[in-house]
Amino acid sequence: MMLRLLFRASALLLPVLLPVEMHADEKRVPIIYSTDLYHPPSDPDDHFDTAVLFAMREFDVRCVVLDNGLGRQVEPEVKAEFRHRIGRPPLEQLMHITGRQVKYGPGLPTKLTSATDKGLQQPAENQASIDMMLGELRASEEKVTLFLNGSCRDFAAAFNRDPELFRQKVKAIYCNAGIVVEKGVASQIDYNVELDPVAFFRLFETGVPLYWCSTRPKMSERAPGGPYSTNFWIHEQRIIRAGSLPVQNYFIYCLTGSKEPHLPFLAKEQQKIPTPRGIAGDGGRFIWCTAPFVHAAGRSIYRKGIADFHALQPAEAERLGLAGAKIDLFTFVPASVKTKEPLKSLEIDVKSAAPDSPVQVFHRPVTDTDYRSVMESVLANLAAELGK
Ligand SMILES: [Ca+2]
Repeated sequence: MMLRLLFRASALLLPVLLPVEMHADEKRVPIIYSTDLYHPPSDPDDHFDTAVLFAMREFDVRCVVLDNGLGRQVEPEVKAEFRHRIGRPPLEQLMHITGRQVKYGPGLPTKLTSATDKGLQQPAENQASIDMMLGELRASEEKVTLFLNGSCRDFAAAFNRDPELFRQKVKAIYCNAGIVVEKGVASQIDYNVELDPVAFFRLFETGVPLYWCSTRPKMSERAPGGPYSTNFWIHEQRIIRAGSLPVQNYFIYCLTGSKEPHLPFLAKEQQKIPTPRGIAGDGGRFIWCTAPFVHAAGRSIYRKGIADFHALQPAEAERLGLAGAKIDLFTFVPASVKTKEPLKSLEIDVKSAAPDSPVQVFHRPVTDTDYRSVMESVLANLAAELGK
């Protein structure tokens, strides 16, 4: 058994930190994560995703790129080029809660201009993150998973700087952007795609296995999902209250857009959670990336109670006597993907794709209602796992 290092100087502010214990034979999944995480958030879904990244202890987070592009300011008085610094408080809060130290830095601020653009002309202060990623890949003895939930810019620019390194060291890229259909032409007008269309289309040319996680179609405030969408709806309070007090405060800091010092805030007594926006009559939030994270970690979903579902490593499920209670909620299936109209649309065929296609698309052959309720339970249990 190995005891992992826990405290950083400022961690002394939190009274209830426990050591993170890892078994030497526990599975480790090296991962590099790119997120458009902001404080205050434009959409707090990235706070939920990043919490899941930290909740799964098998993720060996090699570094985090804060994908904070220009033109996305929510605070007009903040100079755009310094916008990335606003992603720092939530990241440091999660490091504090879990006792994990993770390298991070700002990604490139402006869109790639061509498919082979390396982004070398962009500001010097934003170059370090690309170097950090490439350095981690070079130093890694194992293949590394890349996971993004914002723009595709930094992964595409890193690929353009060293394609061979990607082919040797990247296990797969999880891309949470764009729109998948079973067969036909799909317009890729989607939030994360439009942050950097050149970069998004470039990821289909890397030759690296691409786990393509569609945000849509059929997503609307009243009709989320569809079988190729990772999207589901949560009752926000249920997820937040499942966590420890510091975890609850992490979310409350986000939802209130607090300007208080971010680490002492975690030690506050129980607080009111701001009322979520009322949509579809029940209030809450759309979440996208939980199932892709479960897949990237190598976990599966198991039923523990009538409405209690957990994402577990198979060995852990075995230990808990749940191995027979695995449910097949989602999978990835090969897809044939060709550019139909450059930077606009893709021609997709899931039905007749070769089994060894480098592109695999997320697919869930269950109803929206089943998927929603299972994933909400899974996410609540992950919130409870965070920092434990
Ligand atoms: Ca995002």
